[in-house]
Amino acid sequence: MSLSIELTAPNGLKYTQPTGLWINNEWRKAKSGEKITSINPSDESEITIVEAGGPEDVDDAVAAARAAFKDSAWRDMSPTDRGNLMIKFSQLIEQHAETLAAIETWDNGKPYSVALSEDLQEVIGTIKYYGGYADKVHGQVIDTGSAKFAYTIREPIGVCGQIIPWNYPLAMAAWKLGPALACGNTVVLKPAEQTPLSILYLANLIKEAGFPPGVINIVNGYGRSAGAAIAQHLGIDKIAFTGSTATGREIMKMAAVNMKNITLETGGKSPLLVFDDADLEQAVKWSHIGIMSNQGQICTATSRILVQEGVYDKFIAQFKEHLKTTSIVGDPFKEDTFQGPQVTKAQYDRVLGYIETGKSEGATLLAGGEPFKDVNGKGFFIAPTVFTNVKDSMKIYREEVFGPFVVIASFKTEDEAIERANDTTYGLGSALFTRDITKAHKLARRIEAGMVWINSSNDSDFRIPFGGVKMSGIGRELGEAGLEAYSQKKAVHVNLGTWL
Ligand code: TXE
Repeated sequence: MSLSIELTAPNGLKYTQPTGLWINNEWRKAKSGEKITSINPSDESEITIVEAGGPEDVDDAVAAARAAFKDSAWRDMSPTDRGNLMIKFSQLIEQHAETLAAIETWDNGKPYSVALSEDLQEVIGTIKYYGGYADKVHGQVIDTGSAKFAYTIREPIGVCGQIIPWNYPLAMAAWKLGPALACGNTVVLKPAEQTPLSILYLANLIKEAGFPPGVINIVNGYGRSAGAAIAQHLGIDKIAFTGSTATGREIMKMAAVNMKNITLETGGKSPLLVFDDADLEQAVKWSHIGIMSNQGQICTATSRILVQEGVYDKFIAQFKEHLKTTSIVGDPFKEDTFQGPQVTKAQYDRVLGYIETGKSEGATLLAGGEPFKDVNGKGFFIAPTVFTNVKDSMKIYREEVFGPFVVIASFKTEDEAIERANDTTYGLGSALFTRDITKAHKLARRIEAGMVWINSSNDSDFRIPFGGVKMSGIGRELGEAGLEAYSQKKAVHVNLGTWL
């Protein structure tokens, strides 16, 4: 069996899709013989079948990554050369951006225009940004007086396991590969089983860029088998995960087996506060982007909108109108589509389940509340859904839905807004809209979240740290903080005196 297939994407693009596991710079079959079928969420058709790696394949990938970590080809490569490899990698991604975006859209369902202009730009930018950092990961000299010379060396952690979700497959891979490679680690990366195709295509560019064998290994597979094997592997020194809070907790337990260094980015129910003095038009636009983009499948989605009572009615009316004109649902390859299908039947059913819960909990349905059926009647599309008159005790107010689904409630005072914004087990994103800069900065300090957006929402930027507090995660990705998670400090004490 060949480990690639010639495919034609729905936009007519013809390309060669790799279907194997990428280990030691070559394509391999899964030892178990297990497979994964990739489904197009827009029409439920089969795209192709790919290899599904298991524990034995993870063993091989870890062995390759360990050998590469020890090999002087990587270990002794100058940091500047390492950075240049990464920049070459980013340039290759740029050259293949249209193919990668088309694969992402086909497999994930996100609008092609967004995949190309946002996701791919983020991927290229992140790899390039961290490529630039490769020779700027410095140790420090610590002055302890004339009897001693003390300094630190920033060293890579070793073999890093990286478990990727399906909502931004390429971007999440880039967020994790960038800092890991910049610091000189080697990697075993597992794409989400729902969306492996774009990352498999990316694998070909790894060799072309010139990375030595074993530096980056990609083992597509199911969470319960390949994912769990990575989390508990004794040969892996660090694990980075993005996904659900429940799986994050499981991974933490498994990673304890050899006390892996760990970063987790998990769920959220991020609040967005609109105060009476806000620019309402801006608040409406950003509130919409903050929850409805990427089909609502964003960990930082501002999925709880709290509006001060003075502008509540006006906000609701404008939000409904904006939704009607902007949230165009349909074929993700069409130019004007804002919202494609949910990624899988499971996610589609999950969102529909929460719609039923909202109805039975007695919230008021302002918009949507049902599947969206386009002309062919197929696909996992959901009409953008808004519930108002939502109580803080309701499940739809408290739980992450992960779809085009938002709840809107009102508040009276600043203190009440903050108390209710913080009344959640999560703490990932948060947004607030006000024209009063003093209020904005004071409240930014009081919100329990890893990120606060003032007068915007979901403004992610590879130069700025990203991550959560409480049950939204541990550690930070992106920016300089991302390098902390992939390097460790060794302290060297040099005796210059005559103590003994
Ligand atoms: O996530 P999982 P699922 C949230 C969102 C969504 C829910 C369920 O609310 O509705 O999670 O999605 C791998 N050991 N987010 O079930 O299970 C899995 O193969 C090791 C938020 O798809 O967390 C995939 O690669 N790995 C989120 C990755 O974990 C395991 C993005 C994520 O899958 C594993 C995605 C195991 N036992 C979902 N089980 C975000 N924070 O952006 C699964 N995996």
